[in-house]
Amino acid sequence: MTAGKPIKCIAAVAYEAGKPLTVEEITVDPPKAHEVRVKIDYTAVCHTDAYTLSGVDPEGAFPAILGHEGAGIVESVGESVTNVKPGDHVIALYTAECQKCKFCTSNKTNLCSSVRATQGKGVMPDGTSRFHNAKGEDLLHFMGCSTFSRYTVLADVSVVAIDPKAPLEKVCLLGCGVTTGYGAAVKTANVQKGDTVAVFGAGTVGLSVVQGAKVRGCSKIIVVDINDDKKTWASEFGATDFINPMKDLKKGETIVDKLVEITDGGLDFTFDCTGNVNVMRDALEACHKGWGQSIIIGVAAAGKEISTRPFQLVTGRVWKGSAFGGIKGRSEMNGLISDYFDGKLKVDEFITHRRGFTEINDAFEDLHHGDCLRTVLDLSK
Ligand code: NAD
Ligand code: AHE
Ligand code: ZN
Repeated sequence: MTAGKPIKCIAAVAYEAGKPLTVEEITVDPPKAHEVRVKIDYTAVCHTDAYTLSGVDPEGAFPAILGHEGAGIVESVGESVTNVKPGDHVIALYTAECQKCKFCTSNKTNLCSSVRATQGKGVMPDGTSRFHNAKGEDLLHFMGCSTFSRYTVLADVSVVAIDPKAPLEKVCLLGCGVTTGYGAAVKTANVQKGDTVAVFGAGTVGLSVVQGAKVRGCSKIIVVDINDDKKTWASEFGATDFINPMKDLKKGETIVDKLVEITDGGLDFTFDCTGNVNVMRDALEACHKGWGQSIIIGVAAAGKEISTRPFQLVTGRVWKGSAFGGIKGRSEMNGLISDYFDGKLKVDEFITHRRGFTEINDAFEDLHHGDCLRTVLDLSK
């Protein structure tokens, strides 16, 4: 019986930006009121974990326990928790859903304000941490999830109980990449049958945009990536065309020229899934005059800014952003799980690598290789 007591367990601690994680034993405090302690079974590594570890995230602070694409089983709950109970299978939500704040009740956004301020500072809503290292030093939380630990503590609004039949070693990916891309296509952009779409960046996020566009019956789904290794995947997930701007352009031709030419004036929707602000500009400018919309999903480093001529917007192109695909985690996650069970949403296909948890630094290396979409780490053994 561990409820109410501190638990010692293995975790990967980010002590310093740009340095490998340290796998060590930490202590995880019991959950306080409106908090949940979860035994994480599986976590994947998202590009955003690498972004924060690299030191370019304005909210990145150390030492911290990173990780936000994870799934596990509730070990214990604090006072007043009603949405989950011990034994529930859950997915961690970096975009909370309190169902009470101005944002949640607006019906206009999935962004929830209930815990976002403290989440960004790496602490629980009461301003303190539940993680301590062997020296007794506090370790910061990350994105309200910290899934790179066998046990973690989350706010109750940051967990969703899922159908226990869903395989945690796969649906952990619904904690970020797959949901983000798919939701950006079907919810934020709400692409429709016959629309033309270009997706810049064919990682898990971009390929999930592709699968959303395919489900909706888009007529052209063009993937733009500088890595030719992504071509086969792009086609497997539903792309109709693949362009490598480093190789496939004529002398003097830009990617915008090419896209505008092959789509008779530009795309109905474009998506940035790279985090590169120059790509974001290209994505906007490749949109069709009068109605084209460009959705920014990629996360850019501190100090980076987007720019374009205002004329691009005056003439009807729209710049939008999307966090977690516009999906409300507690209300909508089980719908995605049903789609997964029904074969309408690909998840397993993104898992290219599996590793034991102690190989977590190798999983960060995997991210840089063209043959990797997601590495899933097993904490259960
Ligand atoms: P990833 O690294 O697996 O994929 C990125 C892809 O972009 C790679 O295939 C790479 O070859 C390609 N690329 C890089 N530079 C390019 C360029 N100049 N032109 C064309 N393609 C280029 O990353 P991912 O996990 O799929 O995440 C993609 C982005 O989305 C990251 O910036 C990540 O931080 C961000 N993200 C945002 C959200 C959100 O809610 N907004 C959620 C998850 C991830
Ligand atoms: N901390 C960064 C911003 C990071 C960011 O934009 N995060 C995305 C999710 S990335 C998941 O892989 C997001 O959802 N943003 C909305 C939010 O509320 O964080 C910074 O620039 O400060
Ligand atoms: Zn992520």
